[in-house]
Amino acid sequence: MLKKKDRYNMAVVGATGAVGNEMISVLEERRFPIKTLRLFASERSEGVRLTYLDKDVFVEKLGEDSFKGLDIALFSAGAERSAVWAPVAAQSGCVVVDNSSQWRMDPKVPLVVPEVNPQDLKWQTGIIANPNCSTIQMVVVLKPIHDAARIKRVVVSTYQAVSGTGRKAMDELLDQTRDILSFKDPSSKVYPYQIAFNVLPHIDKFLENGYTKEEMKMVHETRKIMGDSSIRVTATTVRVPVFRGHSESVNIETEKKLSADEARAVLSVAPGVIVYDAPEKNIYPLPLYATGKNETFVGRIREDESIENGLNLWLVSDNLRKGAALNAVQIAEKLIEMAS
Ligand code: 25A
Ligand code: L14
Repeated sequence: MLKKKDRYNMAVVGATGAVGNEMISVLEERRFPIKTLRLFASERSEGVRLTYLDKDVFVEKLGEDSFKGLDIALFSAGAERSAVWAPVAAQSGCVVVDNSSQWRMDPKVPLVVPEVNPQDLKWQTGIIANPNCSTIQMVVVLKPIHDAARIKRVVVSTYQAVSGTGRKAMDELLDQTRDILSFKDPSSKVYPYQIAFNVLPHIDKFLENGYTKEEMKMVHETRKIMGDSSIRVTATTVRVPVFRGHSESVNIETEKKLSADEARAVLSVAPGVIVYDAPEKNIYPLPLYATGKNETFVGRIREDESIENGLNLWLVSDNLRKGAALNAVQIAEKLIEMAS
């Protein structure tokens, strides 16, 4: 699909958003072999000056001809934009790595976490989906445990940062905190209730089965990425007043017994995972310390004493990095590795 080159013509669509911004930083940091970088966002941001490796790049508005001559585009402008523009890009021969929920469950679109299922990139036909942030950080940890002991069932509860919703939500948490501390009435526009000093058991829309879309994404995406529809997953996804870094409490039931020490050993050699687990020294993963890092941190590794073969874990990862921008760039890196 992708022709091998020394350097590639790239685009970031949604470049002014929380994820888009992070995509630009990750491309810089990893010295992605870029020939030209074009940045797109909505009309509102047309002409805005951003920088890439200290050079000015001006934001463009998307149009029918935007993708001509481009090799790879990283999309993070919301599902509605991806529905319209990803096929336009793919049609002009530009491979799309899409961060939205639009294409993830399409059977013709691979859903990829490079540490887990890089082989699925072989059957891509122009659009590759980047999974949901909460799913990504969970599967990098589930995969090595599944390989060692076969996972039967997963029960997960998330503690998700506001940056997952984008810039406006980060502003809302800051503004509400400031208002409350100065005795003003806080206003809520992005979330249905105040998020500052609060916890909301509600991420994305509610569905008919009583779950939210975010919860069902964790169920369906996990099975698709792991390539195993027999894994049972149930999720409760919760918003907490944290700017960056999603935390997850994960309970895993396996076919084979895995002791806490064996789980620690398996995870300590897993790619993209750092075991951070020394409770006697108060060492466990925290969103504040995962911010800006690329790995998924895992700690509080315990055997579930209520069942035969079970584990409890606590995971934290930067949702804007591994949960979104970094994973997308890693997919692009795999694509150029596989190009011929
Ligand atoms: O639908 P989804 O995919 O499930 O996700 C919805 C949102 O979640 C974020 C992302 O928000 C997305 O819009 N997101 C998606 N996947 C994610 C993931 N895996 C994820 N977050 C975490 N993990 P975002 O804020 O990061 O990015 C939004 C970007 O989309 C651009 N955009 C919007 N319309 C567009 C478009 N780009 C091209 N064509 C279009 N028609 C958007 O650019 C931004 O880059 P922008 O120009 O609309 O916004 C520029 C600045 O203006 C602020 N702003 C936005 N709305 C308003 C506003 N300011 C004032 N008033 C407003 N009404 C934005 O905050 C931005 O800073
Ligand atoms: O990518 O946290 O499917 O509000 C949509 C909801 C990302 C997180 C996705 C949130 C999610 C977002």
